[in-house]
Amino acid sequence: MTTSTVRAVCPHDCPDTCALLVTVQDGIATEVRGDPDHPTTAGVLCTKVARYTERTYHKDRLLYPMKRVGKKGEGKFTRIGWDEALDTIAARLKAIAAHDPEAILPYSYAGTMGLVQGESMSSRFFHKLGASFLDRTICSAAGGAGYKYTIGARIGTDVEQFQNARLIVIWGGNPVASNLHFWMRAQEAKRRGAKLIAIDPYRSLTAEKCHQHIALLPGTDAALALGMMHVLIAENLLDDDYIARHTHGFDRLKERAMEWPPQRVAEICGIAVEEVEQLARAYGETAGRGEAVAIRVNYGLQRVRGGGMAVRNIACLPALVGAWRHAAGGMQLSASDTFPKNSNALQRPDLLRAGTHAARMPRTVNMSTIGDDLLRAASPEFGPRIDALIVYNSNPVAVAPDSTKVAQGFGREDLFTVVLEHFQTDTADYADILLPATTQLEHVDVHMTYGHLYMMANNAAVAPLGEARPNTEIFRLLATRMGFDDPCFKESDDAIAAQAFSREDVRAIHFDWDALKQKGWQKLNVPDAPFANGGFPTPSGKCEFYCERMQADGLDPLPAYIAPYESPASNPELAERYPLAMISPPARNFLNSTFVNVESLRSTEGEPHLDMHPADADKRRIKSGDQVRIYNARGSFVAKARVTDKARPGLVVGLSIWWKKFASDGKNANEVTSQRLTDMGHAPTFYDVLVQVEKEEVNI
Ligand SMILES: Nc1nc2c(c(=O)[nH]1)N[C@H]1C(S)=C(S)[C@@H](COP(=O)(O)OP(=O)(O)OC[C@H]3O[C@@H](n4cnc5c(=O)[nH]c(N)nc54)[C@H](O)[C@@H]3O)O[C@H]1N2
Ligand SMILES: Nc1nc2c(c(=O)[nH]1)N[C@H]1C(S)=C(S)[C@@H](COP(=O)(O)OP(=O)(O)OC[C@H]3O[C@@H](n4cnc5c(=O)[nH]c(N)nc54)[C@H](O)[C@@H]3O)O[C@H]1N2
Ligand code: SF4
Ligand SMILES: [Mo]
Repeated sequence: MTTSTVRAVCPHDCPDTCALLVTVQDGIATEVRGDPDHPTTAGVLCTKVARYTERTYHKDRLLYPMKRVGKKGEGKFTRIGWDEALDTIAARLKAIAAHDPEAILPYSYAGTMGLVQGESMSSRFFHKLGASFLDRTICSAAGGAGYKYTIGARIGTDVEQFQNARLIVIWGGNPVASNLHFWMRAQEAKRRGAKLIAIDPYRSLTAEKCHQHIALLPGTDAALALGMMHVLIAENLLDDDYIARHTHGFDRLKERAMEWPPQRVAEICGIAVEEVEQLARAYGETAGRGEAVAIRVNYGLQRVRGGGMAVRNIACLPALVGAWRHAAGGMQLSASDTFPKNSNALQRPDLLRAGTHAARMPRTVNMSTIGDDLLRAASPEFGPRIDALIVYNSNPVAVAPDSTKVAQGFGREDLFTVVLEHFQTDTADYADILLPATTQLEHVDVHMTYGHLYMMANNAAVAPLGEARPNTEIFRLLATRMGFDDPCFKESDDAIAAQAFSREDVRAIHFDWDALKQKGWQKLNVPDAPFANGGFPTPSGKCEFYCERMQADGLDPLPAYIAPYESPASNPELAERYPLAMISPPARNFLNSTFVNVESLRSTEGEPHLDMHPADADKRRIKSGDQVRIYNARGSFVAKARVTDKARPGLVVGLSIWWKKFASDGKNANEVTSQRLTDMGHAPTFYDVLVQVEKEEVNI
């Protein structure tokens, strides 16, 4: 028996991007562990990935190319060979491209975050083809835009510093479930005497373990941040020197903040006046004592109409109190822009200019409005109807909003759909051709992360299962059949990985692919406290309280509050019919819709649930364990009620994202979510939803 240990990386859409050690016995991966030497992983994996071999060797893995034999959505397929699969796809794409390549749309997200399998050969292929662009904004674009207006780039506090903070505000995130290795640092800070405050409408696993939980109404975070500014300014809890040297527009900010006294804020947020005041004081006074105050802002608060502005407002707070002076102070949204990713080498946008669309760039379709867009006819504003869809690294039929429309779109008989997948997901059921892709244990990749500062290398631990192929290889083979003969379509995965980071950039000056493959990980060359001495990557070089770029983009240049599209306060008529706000944040044992088909993890989650407050349940004669129907004008789904004060009054919570086919009614929470987009970043509004809930009548 031969046993070896292979260095790998968790590929999932999670900020932690853990370093893995894979035990391989006679060509089979038998165990996946966290690397004890990697500083952020620290030998710990979440329960999902600790069971990685269960997923990789799952009996339902797709192992052969298949073509559809049943109706779209029915999920009936028959095995075919790779040649037939690739020839069929190339013939259809050529025919459509001859008419208009923009009728072809790639649809992908972060099923793998690897730069090689995620965005290299596939982007080159679609660039050369001249296909439509996809606006990949389904997750983090609203907050990313708000943060960039204010701070300049998605650069913030290093996760490895948080244990030294004295106050940590966990704002719109549930790290116990979704950012475990940050949570480990926060726990350490707690042991060292730090105070932890959670801001979340739901008493999440994290909120439960913090010293304080502020349960505001969803979509009202921007107002709470304005109230904090008001108190900080009114009570002079400011760092005047930092403000004078490193910020832009303080006087105008002050004027704006004075419009937001705690009483006004408390009313909008549905919390007590003292909660606003005490939060601001805890933040300002701790900073005033020269101690580190840190904010971990996450995604929960971005998925509403004003999600971009909410993050922008919060991003003003650290500069007001000088929190950036400390390595352990400041704020973390995402670390993405710390990485000098070499997108030009990976994705080769130059192929576009050489392609059929030399005169202008192809149109862009937003991934969150795929429901409507698949149902749109050709028009001068929209361009051609979408005739072909190539889906990889994503499961849109389960994860995209307004799912009835999405399923209708995917059900179009005249749409040609190719899906590259590990499993027969809800989306795969609609494929004309279904192609088996390799998992992270079977291919090479290189990773950046959005939650720590290490470049990461993934070695292939085992040979591909069955006839599965890496995404890169599938697009390479398709490129050959399409007649694309640029040398970049011949590059190996290792050759692509070796170009991932720009060595001319001082942060990645030591990047060497061969060495990284050996070692597994390497920290970027960056200072501990990014903005201790200012140097914000904005046009003014300062933290922009007043932002001219926002004004140019038609936005309020100062922090503001934008009410949700759907809330009792902003839309009382709608709330008469659908009085409850619904959010559907991640379940701990799933990763978006990944892992829902792994039995051990699914059985831990049980079945789709809806948490609701006793007051809301009593009014509807609903008890824990009842089947309830959640509905609005867009659609409905059923779940089992859990009556609990974890959900604040007026709020229902359906942890997600279930595969529809595992639910009793074949539906999930996205039946009721809408395709409306956020104030900035063209992002979705998954948590900006009003619903009604009723007990499901059981027909005997
Ligand atoms: N286990 C697990 N981990 C994951 C994922 C997963 O599906 N499962 N998904 C990954 C992905 S893609 C992402 S984007 C991240 C998400 O990471 P997080 O943003 O940390 O997501 P959640 O863990 O759902 O935390 C969101 C919290 O925000 C709260 N919330 C909802 N609306 C509001 C609001 O208006 N204001 C405030 N203040 N809070 C609100 C929710 O109740 C929830 O507790 O996690 C990643 N990690
Ligand atoms: N209601 C509701 N909806 C949501 C959210 C929510 O909180 N509530 N969250 C939203 C967010 S934050 C996000 S990021 C999106 C996530 O949406 P998606 O990015 O679609 O994420 P997953 O559902 O995990 O689907 C990823 C798929 O990629 C496949 N995959 C993984 N690796 C590979 C590979 O190497 N090759 C190929 N070909 N396939 C691979 C997996 O098997 C999996 O089926 O969902 C969004 N939808
Ligand atoms: S999902 Fe996140 S916490 Fe779990 S192993 Fe992957 S990177 Fe680590
Ligand atoms: Mo996400």
